[in-house]
Formats: sequence, C-alpha cells, structure tokens
Amino acid sequence: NFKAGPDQGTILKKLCTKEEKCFKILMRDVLRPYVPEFRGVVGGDDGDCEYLQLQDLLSDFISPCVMDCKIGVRTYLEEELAKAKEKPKLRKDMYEKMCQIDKCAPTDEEHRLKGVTKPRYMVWRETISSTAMLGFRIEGIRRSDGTSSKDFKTTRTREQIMKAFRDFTDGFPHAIPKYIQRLKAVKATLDSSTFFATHEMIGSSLLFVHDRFNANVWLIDFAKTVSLPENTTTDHNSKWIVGNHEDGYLIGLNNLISIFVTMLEQ
Ligand code: 4IP
Ligand code: ADP
Ligand code: MN
Repeated sequence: NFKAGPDQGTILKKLCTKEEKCFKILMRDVLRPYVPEFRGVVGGDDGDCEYLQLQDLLSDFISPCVMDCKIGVRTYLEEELAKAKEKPKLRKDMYEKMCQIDKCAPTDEEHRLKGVTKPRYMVWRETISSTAMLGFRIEGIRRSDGTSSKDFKTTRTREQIMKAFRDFTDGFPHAIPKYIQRLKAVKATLDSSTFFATHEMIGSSLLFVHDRFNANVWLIDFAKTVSLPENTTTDHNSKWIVGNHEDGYLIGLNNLISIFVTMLEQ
C-alpha cells in the first residue's frame, strides 16, 4: 500500500478518493499541524495507479519506535451495515480470521456456513480488543530495532493496554510527558476544528513516534472518514446507535490521555 515518494521525506499511499477529499480539507483546517502534509496526487513509477503524496512522519527520527492506535468505538461505516442488512454477503476470509483467534467465536450456523458478514466480524473484533470498551485499540507496534508486532487483537483491558504502552516506551521515559502534551493539544484543536465537527472518523489512527530525543503524535488514515449527512451533528463522545453517526473518537482520545497520565504518576 505504501512506497517511498519521489521527493525526499515523502511517502506514497495508494489513492483513495475519500481520503484525498479529507486531506484537501485538512490542509485548510486548524488540524493541519497534526496530520501529514498532503502534497497532491501523483502517478506511481508503474504508471497504472495513482498515489497520495504525503509527508513521511518518520523522516526526522533516528531508529524510531512507532505505534498505530485505531481510534473510535466503531470500525465500520454505517453504509457497510446497511449493505450487509440488504444483502448479507458471507466472508469466508473473516470467518477464518475469527477461528484463528477463537474456534468457539462463530455460532453453530456460522460454522455450518463457513462465513460471517463483515459487520459481524468487525463488531466481534471491537469487543475482543479495547475498541468497544476504551474507544481505541493498538493495531501495531514497531520497535527501534525494526522488529514489529501486530499481536494486539486480544489486548482489551486498561491494564493490558498499559503494559503494552510500558513496553513501547521502555527506555524512552521522556516520551510519555511529550505524548501527553501533544494528545492534549490534539484534543484542544479538535474542539475548534470545522473538519472534526463535520466528519465521522472511522478507522482513523493516531500514530505515535519517538526516538532517543523526541516524541510526537499525528492523526493518519482517513480512508473511512466521511462527511456527516446534512443536518446531522455528533459530539464524538456519545454512545453509537444505528443512524446517529457517533464514532467515539473523543472517548478513545480521553482514555489514551488518562492512561498515559496514570503511567506518568506511577
Ligand atoms: C480488517 O480486519 C481491518 O478491519 C481493515 O481495516 C478492514 O478494511 C478489513 O475489511 C478487515 O478485514 P483485521 O484488521 O482484523 O484483519 P483497516 O484498513 O482500517 O485496517 P476496510 O476496507 O474496512 O478499511 P475488508 O473488507 O477490507 O477485508
Ligand atoms: P491503511 O489504510 O493501509 O491502514 P494507514 O494510513 O493507516 O494505511 O497507514 C498504515 C501504516 O503506515 C501506519 O500504521 C504507519 O506505520 C505508516 N504510515 C502511514 N502514514 C504515514 C506517514 N505519513 N508517514 C510515515 N508512516 C506512515
Ligand atoms: Mn490504517
């Protein structure tokens, strides 16, 4: 999905028009300092597909540690739910991913069909991870030695998350206060952002990056961020019920801040 960009300090991400739309608005929003700079759409060297040219957020770091946390209590779009209701499509791949983690998770019927619908899989993933309870989950961590882990699918409780954050920041104590400061700045900026007030942020991540000297956080991945329907508003903090478009973004952000603050106090 990614490759090095033509200009120094940039990367190319496969074009998704939803995401391009978001970046265009974000470049004129108060959130601009908190997202990678968008340099436009370019063709790849293979010629057959287009890419978003983005600032490489890692380029100012030396052997960085990187963590991707997916924010929000919901990880699929309401339109995907509507589609699945209209004509349920069984996903064999999702059934298999489910069995790999827990053979007992599918119902008898799902075992017979050897398939589950996408919302069924996504909701299950939300509840076995911290998404449903804390409004965010760890998607992956890359350590400074280059090794990485995506083994956080069942990291669910506040205690389990804190242990993973401890491992992530182990040997880099300066990172914790910097992360807290930045997350609080993100929160204050979201409060005054027109983009945030008018969009539903699904499947978007906060990218945490630190090295021996520095630490920073950015908002990334707007492939499933969509503008709210006319006459609809959300507070990003209330319970989601079908049709209200709430994403729980602030539930996740507030829990992240609270967990890092607790780590600092310990
Ligand atoms: C994946 O599940 C992620 O939720 C993907 O989200 C999602 O892609 C995939 O749906 C789903 O299979 P696992 O992480 O458990 O493997 P993301 O891209 O944010 O990581 P979408 O298209 O919803 O973004 P499918 O339908 O692409 O397979
Ligand atoms: P996807 O839609 O495939 O999930 P993301 O935008 O979430 O793509 O990016 C996937 C990973 O790529 C992130 O977890 C992060 O490690 C890396 N990444 C994404 N954007 C950038 C960026 N601008 N600079 C550096 N790394 C990035
Ligand atoms: Mn992503």
